[in-house]
Amino acid sequence: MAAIASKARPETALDADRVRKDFPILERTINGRPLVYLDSAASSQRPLAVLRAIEDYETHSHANVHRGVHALSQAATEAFEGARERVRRFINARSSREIIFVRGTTEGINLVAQSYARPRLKAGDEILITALEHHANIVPWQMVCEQTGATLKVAPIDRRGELLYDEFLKLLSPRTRIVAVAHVSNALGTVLPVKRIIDAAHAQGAVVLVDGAQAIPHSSVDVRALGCDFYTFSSHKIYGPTGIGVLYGREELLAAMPPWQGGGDMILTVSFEKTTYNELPWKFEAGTPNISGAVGLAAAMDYVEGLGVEAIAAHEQRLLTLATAELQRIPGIQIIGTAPHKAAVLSFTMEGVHPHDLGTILDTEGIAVRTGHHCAMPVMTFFGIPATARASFGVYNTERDVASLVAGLQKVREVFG
Ligand code: C6P
Repeated sequence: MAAIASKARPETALDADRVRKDFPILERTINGRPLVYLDSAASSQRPLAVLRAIEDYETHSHANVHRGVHALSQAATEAFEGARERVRRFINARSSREIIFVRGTTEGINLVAQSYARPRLKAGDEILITALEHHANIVPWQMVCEQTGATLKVAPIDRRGELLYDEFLKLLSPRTRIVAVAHVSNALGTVLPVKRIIDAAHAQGAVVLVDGAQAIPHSSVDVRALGCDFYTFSSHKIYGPTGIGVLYGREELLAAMPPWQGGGDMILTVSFEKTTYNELPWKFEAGTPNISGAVGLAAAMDYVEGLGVEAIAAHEQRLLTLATAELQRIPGIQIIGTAPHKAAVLSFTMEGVHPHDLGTILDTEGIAVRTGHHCAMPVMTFFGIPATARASFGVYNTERDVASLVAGLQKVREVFG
């Protein structure tokens, strides 16, 4: 993935057959067939290392964090704050004060929209997004526009699903206060040139939020090398548990932002007259956090780094190239999203077959793909289609999975004549 900063790492090929043994769920049969899981972009499966880390924490170390002098509370606090440090290292943030635990990408974007944008924006200001965003990176900005009078601008894409960068530049101006872009499109797989976007936005004085939900499992993300102001992602797409994610924000921006939600843990002192807020990062973490989720996410990051981020990316690129070539040979298949730089996502339609029917037939063969608008309705509108079927790849997928998908699609073709 060209646009993504890469950490130097010796390239060792990923042995997907060995990796599969780490994922017990892959031994399941579905409808009497071995499971072929091609829906990691929606949610990836968790390896034993993650399941065991969560079980170990819950079995031996659980208590509430930051609250008790007793041994278990201290153990839980250490595990939770240790996870934060793990995340900091994974994305190369300067300080763990810049790592806010949230429920996921959606909450990360809403936090920035409500706590950074809403207090600052006014009529005449602009927020610039792209035409390939997930709803999570559209709706929070529409809400801020309604609240502040600011205007939402949308940079167009072309028929390959690539951002029209020159059009993006034309829309960028001193009125642009926030640029919010996906690092990788979930519906098309396009990898966006985020470094160039960030540099251009900064030159106009805008701050940049990167939605990294689909980039973090496939690439080495270095927030300092990128120079982004905010970067957010979900744990459940990088082999970690659901219900937890990360918002990275540059410390000086986070420090100047008001809290997002009020409650326990985000305060220093409370009286009925006045409340003073906690320091970063806890100022943004009201209430008891998802402690075991953070532990699981940290274990997932250990797991991914153990396999090697570059090796993962190379493996998935091989599968993507193979699957793209194979699907192109099947009559009536049209691939939606043909940008030269793509991550492990393959969206397609089959002439005369609704994607939901296609997905249902594949399911009878034990093959899990996602069908629908993928929470990116404007992308579907742009391509003039209601939905696509989407196969997405992870560390555990193999050439055999691609062959199963091809065989399944041939069966769909036969059923529909
Ligand atoms: N995309 C998919 O099947 P949450 O739900 O908060 O973990 O992530 C939201 C989100 C934001 N941005 C992008 C680019 C995403 O892909 C997603 C989640 C899933 O494509 C579920 S809709």
